[in-house]
Amino acid sequence: MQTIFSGIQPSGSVTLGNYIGAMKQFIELQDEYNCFFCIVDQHAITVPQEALELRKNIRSLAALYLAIGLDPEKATLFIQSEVPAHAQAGWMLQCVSYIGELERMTQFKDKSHGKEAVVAGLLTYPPLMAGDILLYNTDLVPVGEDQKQHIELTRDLAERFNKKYREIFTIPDSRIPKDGARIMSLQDPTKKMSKSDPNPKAYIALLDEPKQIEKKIKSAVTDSDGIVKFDKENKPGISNLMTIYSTFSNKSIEEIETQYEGKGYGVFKSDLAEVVLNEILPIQERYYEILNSPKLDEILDAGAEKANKTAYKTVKKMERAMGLGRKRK
Ligand code: ATP
Ligand code: LTN
Repeated sequence: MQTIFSGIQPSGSVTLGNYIGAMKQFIELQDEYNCFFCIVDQHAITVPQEALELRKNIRSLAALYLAIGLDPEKATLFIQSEVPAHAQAGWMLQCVSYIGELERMTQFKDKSHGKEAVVAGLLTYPPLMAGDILLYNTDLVPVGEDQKQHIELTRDLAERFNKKYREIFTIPDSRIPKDGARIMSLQDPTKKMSKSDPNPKAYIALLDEPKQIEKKIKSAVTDSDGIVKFDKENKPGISNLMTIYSTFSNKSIEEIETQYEGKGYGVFKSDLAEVVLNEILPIQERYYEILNSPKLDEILDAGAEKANKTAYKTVKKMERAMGLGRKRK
């Protein structure tokens, strides 16, 4: 069985972008792969976080993973900071990373742009992510389009380490969905939908109230010609909404175009809200049941234990290859 690893940052409320681009795939994959899904809290602190808020977001993200259908019998769910091997591997991989290649990462450029003081962790984020992936001999990493560059760097670091020290790492591939790999902001359809967008109208969170969701969809920026037609270049707003509609309804873009011929954006948007709510409401119901149950802690404890076992072995191999510590029998 091949291994899958992926992570989500507990940096805010999970959006439709995270769900469509990444999490929805996780559920489909858990039957066929040995899966590790991680709440990457150490990545989240590369931007300012309020401690109590972060704690809340970690638990909330864990409950949400389960609410969308992650089965802890099939997949391993755990919190990154509860498996020390991640920070250890991250450090070793930093020592084979070049500052130049880290500075070229688009996510670093975006998140550091215009900031006066940029923390070092924002720059050294990709080797930590590479560690996450490489610790589990991962074959495939399901992610949205924006993470492709980080996976490519992960491959480079793994190859470099293998060549310089010893053949330890499996070289992973990214797995990016055909549709919905880049869901755009509802307020500026040229920007990706992001859970840390300061304007909450720009994203739909899986845990938004139904009324809020309807409102956000109604006020999503489109164009003035009123024709429901997919054209990413010239009609990015409506095209983005059509992608969301298509992934939630399993209808093709062509079917949607035919269905809304001559109908205008008003009707389309209220149907879109209905389609989205149909899938999200049951998730919300399950989420609130799970959030405060002791079962959640049991699942996370078991996940950390299982992840630790594999990750510890890889870290020891890395240390041995690099010559760290003492020789043990
Ligand atoms: P932040 O805004 O805090 O950087 P984010 O919303 O970009 O967060 P992450 O936790 O960094 O979310 O990403 C989790 C997963 O969701 C990744 O696989 C990422 O590629 C995917 N993803 C994030 N935003 C989108 C989007 N707009 N469309 C499709 N996939 C996305
Ligand atoms: N970098 C990712 C989150 C992330 C991740 C990972 C994704 C951290 N470690 C390992 C896949 C595999 C992000 O910013 N979306």
